[in-house]
Amino acid sequence: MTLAQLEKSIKNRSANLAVIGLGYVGLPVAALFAQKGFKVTGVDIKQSRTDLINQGVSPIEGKEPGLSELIASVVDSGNLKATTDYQALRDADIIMIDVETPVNQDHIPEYHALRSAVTSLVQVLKKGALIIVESTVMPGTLEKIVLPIIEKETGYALNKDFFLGNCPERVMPGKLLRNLRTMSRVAGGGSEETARVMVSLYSIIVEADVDPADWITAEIVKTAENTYRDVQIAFANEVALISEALGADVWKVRELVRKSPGREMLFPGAGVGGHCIPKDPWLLASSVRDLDVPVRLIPAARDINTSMPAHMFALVKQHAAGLKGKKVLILGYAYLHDSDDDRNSPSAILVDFLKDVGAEPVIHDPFIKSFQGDVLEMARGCVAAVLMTAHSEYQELDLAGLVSALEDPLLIDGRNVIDPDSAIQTGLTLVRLGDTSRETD
Ligand code: SAJ
Repeated sequence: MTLAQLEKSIKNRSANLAVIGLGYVGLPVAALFAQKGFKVTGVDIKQSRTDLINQGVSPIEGKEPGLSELIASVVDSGNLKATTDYQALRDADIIMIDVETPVNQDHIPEYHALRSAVTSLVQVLKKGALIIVESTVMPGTLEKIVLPIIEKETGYALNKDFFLGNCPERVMPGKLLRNLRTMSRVAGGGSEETARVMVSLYSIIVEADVDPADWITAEIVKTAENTYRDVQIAFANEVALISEALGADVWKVRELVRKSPGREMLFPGAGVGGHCIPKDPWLLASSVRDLDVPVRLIPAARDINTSMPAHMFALVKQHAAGLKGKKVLILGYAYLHDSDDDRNSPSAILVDFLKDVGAEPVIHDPFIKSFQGDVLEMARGCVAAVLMTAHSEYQELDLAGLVSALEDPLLIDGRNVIDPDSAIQTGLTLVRLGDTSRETD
């Protein structure tokens, strides 16, 4: 097809759509386009996943409002079919790629999944198709990795025999459908016409702006927006460490800084976990690793944020009577409040530090099955409690009960959840990250 024909087939919903990678991004995307009347073929390497989907069942963990119902209805209508067989993509006009793009321990992007998805796709790619990479990639990936594979394997010419673009997703676990529908997208096309066709495609499912751009811009936008957040959190954490050293209360400092226009200081915390924020800064930084560009702020911010669990451990060591052979209660293992997602959990780092000194971590998390339990029971005999995740439940913590359960009435608060006055009333020694304003010595 030409781009004009593609655009027409988008408008009348006759375009054959495909999504490669039916994870927490690809599956909702496939379902939303199917709901809008497109025939969508989903491809995944896991037969167990495609089988579930073809039964109209969502394989996505966690609470995702509306997703199960949506999948059931689009599978029932015959608009969404899942398979492990790339041959099913022979007639695909538009193929979206949503596979994982992790970074390795040296913070270098690892593209095995992306390479294999593109390599499998091009074996069956028909002329005139539009390929859209939705995964978050290191800027330069379309130009240097995806495009060469397609051209080499097919002999097709870009913008003549096939079209290519990058449209990064902005989903969040727990809000997959809502974010896909309401958050703006950047349509980074291999040409202005391609970007325009991508805008008309995504405008069908996105209620917010879909902005045309070139693909390098789209690649930088997505990684930069998450890097922005990581740097802002690192700034808050560094001010917390300074406040702690100077006898101030960073939470009061933050409140007053924010009164100054345009100072949206974020929250200091016990660490930065999750799937996006710890990874995307490295994708942005590594995009220029072979060029003479001094990238210093991004690694420094990562270093600050990854050191926060160590700082929490230092506070435990400083205030607890002794740790060897002792139990320490960890409140929260998920990386984010009121979530069961423990990817890159800061608590996991604290657990390792405690084990290294012979302490026995006792982990409580109301959202993670293996860590659920009666928090006061779990506090029994512990020499300290460390609050690592701001689960709402911890705002109602029975402090008096905690004081009597703990061997030593000590709580280290890494998320500014516990009210200092309530702590004083119950005889709990409260140590707050970033706040030594109440310490009397
Ligand atoms: N955190 C802080 N201080 C803060 C904010 C977060 O320490 O002020 C910590 C959290 O505890 C968590 C980590 O950082 O451990 C990440 O928190 P997050 O609120 O950024 O949540 P994520 O990881 O789910 O980030 C996602 C991202 N969305 C996408 O990639 C599409 C991010 O771009 C969003 O800004 C963020 O959600 C959001 O705003 O909710």
